[in-house]
Amino acid sequence: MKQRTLTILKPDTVARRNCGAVIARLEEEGFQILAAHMLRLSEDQAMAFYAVHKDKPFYRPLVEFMTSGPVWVMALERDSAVEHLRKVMGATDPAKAAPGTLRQQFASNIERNAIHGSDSPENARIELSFFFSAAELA
Ligand code: IDP
Ligand code: MG
Repeated sequence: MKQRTLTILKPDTVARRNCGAVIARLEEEGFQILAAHMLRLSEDQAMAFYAVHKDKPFYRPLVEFMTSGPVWVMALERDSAVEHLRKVMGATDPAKAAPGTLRQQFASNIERNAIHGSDSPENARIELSFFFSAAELA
């Protein structure tokens, strides 16, 4: 069944000019891009988006990284979009990411790991509404 998920091409992907390659791969994997914005996250937005990690040691550096330059946020649609995107992304740590995954190919390290993907259908809904209006997703 068709499902939606949120992806963010992180500041490292934009800076290293990997957006085209990442988007091409997502389209090859059957994801339809429903909506997209290029933006620079404010500190408040980055802190709120990653609030689940606020007690982790990597929270502050993560917020700094995510606000360090522009990102592309995209609403994607496909069958089993949430699960499939996580599979195509690979593990959080590129050293552990399977061959052929986006993080294995494009991530620099466990923090600068190229791409975000929602981790559950419920979080996908929350994260999509964080960046997109109902009209943009209609
Ligand atoms: P995910 O992006 O694979 O879902 P999460 O555990 O939700 O991974 O962590 C959110 C983001 O925080 C990661 O994508 C990465 O940028 C960063 N991060 C996670 N774990 C670490 C760590 O141990 N050190 C530094 N940064 C981390
Ligand atoms: Mg996560």
